[in-house]
Amino acid sequence: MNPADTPRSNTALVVRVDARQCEVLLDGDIRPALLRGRLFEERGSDKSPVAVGDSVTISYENDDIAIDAVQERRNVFSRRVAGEDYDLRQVLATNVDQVLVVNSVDVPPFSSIVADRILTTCSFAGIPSVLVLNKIDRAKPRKLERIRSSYTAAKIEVLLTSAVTGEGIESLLAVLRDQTSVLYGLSGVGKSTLMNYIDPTLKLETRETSNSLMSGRHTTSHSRWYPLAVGGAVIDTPGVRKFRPFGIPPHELRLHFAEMLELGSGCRFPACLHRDEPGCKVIEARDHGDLALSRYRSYLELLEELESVYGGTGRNEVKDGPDHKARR
Ligand SMILES: Nc1nc2c(ncn2[C@@H]2O[C@H](COP(=O)(O)OP(=O)(O)O)[C@@H](O)[C@H]2O)c(=O)[nH]1
Ligand SMILES: [Mg+2]
Ligand SMILES: [Zn+2]
Repeated sequence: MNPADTPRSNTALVVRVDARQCEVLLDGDIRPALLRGRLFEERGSDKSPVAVGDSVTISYENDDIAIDAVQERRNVFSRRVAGEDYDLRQVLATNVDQVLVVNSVDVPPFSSIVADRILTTCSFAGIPSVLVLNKIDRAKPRKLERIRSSYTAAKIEVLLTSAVTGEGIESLLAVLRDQTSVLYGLSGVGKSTLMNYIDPTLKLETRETSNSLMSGRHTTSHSRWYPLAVGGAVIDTPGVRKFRPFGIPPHELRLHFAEMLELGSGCRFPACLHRDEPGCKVIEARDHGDLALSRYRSYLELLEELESVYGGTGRNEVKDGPDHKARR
């Protein structure tokens, strides 16, 4: 049959990305697709020219599919990767409705700095986020409550879940239904296990599976898009050890800690960075126990990191990539 006889779409959805090849959802099928060399020339400071979630324009070469262009992105969830000459942006997912920041409250222990780095990035990118505290079957109630209340004070929705007892899974399902969601967090927190619990047909690899196999298979090593039986889709991501926000101007960081934004409206200086300025209401609240210390510490650590990367001379100038319109 002449392939030209069958009507074929010229747009597709990127569902997985490798070094030079990726997979796209095209007319209901998952197909391999090649990236045109030109895309690499136009990628700016981006590690890869395409990302999971991208809507792409494609063309056909016999039966091969080639990606010609990335369509404008609605939003971009990304992180900074330290490069030799200048830092790169790694786009983890695009065009998403929300990011679920998944944490364990047992093993690995909850890390507020990791969660805060990701939550701040979502706020900067204009992507709604939800904090998931998983493995509550193993948590100490008082510690769990302390974590939870520090985030409700930060106006962040918190879900408590267990992929072992099933607690909180109904609420998780309600949040995921009909949305495109990214699951993000350290490796080992239970992202893939939660997804398998919700939709057993997904059969995502979890840590136990790969440990028991000596075949050299790894748990999630690439972001991958999966449709959900209840409607919507999830993007399972490889876990990270360190999450570095990309492109947040240091003086804007304070806008992305909601509870500080409110407290800070009373600071003596309108541009107060809440570091050591006189008349700072944020520092005052911290000293009176009205602001979680963990959140304030995260803020300061991030502020210093962003200042060392983006402050002063702008040595890590952001270069335009394909989505300069949706750069935040
Ligand atoms: N006790 C307990 N263990 C869990 C829970 N969720 C996941 N795990 C375990 O945590 C480990 C890592 O899970 P995995 O889904 O691979 O984590 P991922 O790296 O975030 O995808 C596995 O051994 C799971 O069985 C939970 O709610 N409670
Ligand atoms: Mg996983
Ligand atoms: Zn202040």
